[in-house]
Amino acid sequence: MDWLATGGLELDDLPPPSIAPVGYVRAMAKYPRIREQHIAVFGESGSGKTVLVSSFFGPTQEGSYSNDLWDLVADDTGQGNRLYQNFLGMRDRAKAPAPTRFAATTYSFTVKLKGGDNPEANKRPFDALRLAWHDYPGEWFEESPSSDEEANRRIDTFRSLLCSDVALLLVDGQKLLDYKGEEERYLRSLLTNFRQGVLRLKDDLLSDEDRLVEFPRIWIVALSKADLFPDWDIYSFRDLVIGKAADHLDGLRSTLKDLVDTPDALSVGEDFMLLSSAKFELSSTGPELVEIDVTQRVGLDLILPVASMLPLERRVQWNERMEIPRRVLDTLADGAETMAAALMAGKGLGIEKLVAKLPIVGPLAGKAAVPALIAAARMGGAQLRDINAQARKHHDFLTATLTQFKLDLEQGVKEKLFIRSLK
Ligand SMILES: Nc1nc2c(ncn2[C@@H]2O[C@H](COP(=O)(O)OP(=O)(O)OP(=O)(O)O)[C@@H](O)[C@H]2O)c(=O)[nH]1
Ligand SMILES: [Mg+2]
Repeated sequence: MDWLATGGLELDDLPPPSIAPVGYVRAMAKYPRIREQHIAVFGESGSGKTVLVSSFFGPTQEGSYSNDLWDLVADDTGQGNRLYQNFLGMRDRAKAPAPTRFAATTYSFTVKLKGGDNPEANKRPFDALRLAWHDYPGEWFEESPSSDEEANRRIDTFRSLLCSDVALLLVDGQKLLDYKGEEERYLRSLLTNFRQGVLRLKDDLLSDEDRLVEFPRIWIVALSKADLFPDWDIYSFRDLVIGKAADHLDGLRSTLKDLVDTPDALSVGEDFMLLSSAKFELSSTGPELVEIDVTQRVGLDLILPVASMLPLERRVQWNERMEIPRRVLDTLADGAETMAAALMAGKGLGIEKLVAKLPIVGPLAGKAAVPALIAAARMGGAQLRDINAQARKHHDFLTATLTQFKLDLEQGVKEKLFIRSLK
């Protein structure tokens, strides 16, 4: 929850003094100060959800892993160990994790920024970025609940992921291969199932609201097991989905729009990404696995940037195009101002200097827009690299990490692994 949206301020979410509202007194901050991001992952059984999260976390625990900016930890040790065990099974024994069919799991990770001991770190608005990763089993959209209790569990689970800004809709690469030449059959049924699943939940979700204010606003269509398509880039995938299932994607979009407040602030099927958790090599004589090369991963390094930076950018994009009510802004990329301030803290490049360079037009000039946010979202290319280099030099790990995430997104676009909506 955002500090602006909640009546009671949460210490974890305190904004830095520079962006605090007038009359706001900064309380003693609790350490470490944490910003929280959520991501929702929707995928049918076998689409690769468990392997994805294992492969996201596993490599960061290897002895050989090094990251100069942050460490990734699992907040629940047992959960982290299970994920790492899955990863080791793949790495050392070519063994994929057992199916976890029907399980809705939330994984909690923390990106702990380095340099917490530096006196400088006291000035940073937060020390850690928590990622709550919600898996929502696709079968829940395919099959009707077997009891009232089961129906309630599905609704509660869905509610718990509503605070995510970003949702990933997994398209199973193996299924695309199985339906080669008639991929529309798979794609249309996948999208229809999701849509009907949401419709089934609709009344309960809206029980005491007209429309949902807090809702994932960016729905990325992601190809899992992209290693099965070595010749594809993200455009190949996007063209297939649009070419074969544009109407069904529209159907899903209109269903989601009907649920939310300010339905124009919603991107469904405008962003696409390729994901491969490892390269799975099958035996030439049969279907058994001979090797899982966990070093060959695609798109996993984009997950943190997508979860943390994309909502901030999108919020600014939308705000340029339309008037977004404050109640929506407060839940969309909540804490964006804090992130922006952190991004802009790059030494030698004051916010004022950057903002002065930017043309501020239309509704952006409105009071809801924070100049630092606009400047941060617009930063790119050479300027971004510059701030990143400066921040690294000055051991400003927070600014370095956030600018690195933005650079990673740019790189993903350049390498044709990721298409981001320009709307
Ligand atoms: N080629 C390839 N195969 C993958 C990849 N990820 C997963 N797989 C295969 O897909 C199978 C299912 O993956 P899981 O991660 O268990 O799927 P899930 O979505 O968790 O499925 P449930 O637990 O049943 O909901 C694995 O056993 C692998 O054989 C990938 O990146 N590339
Ligand atoms: Mg699973």
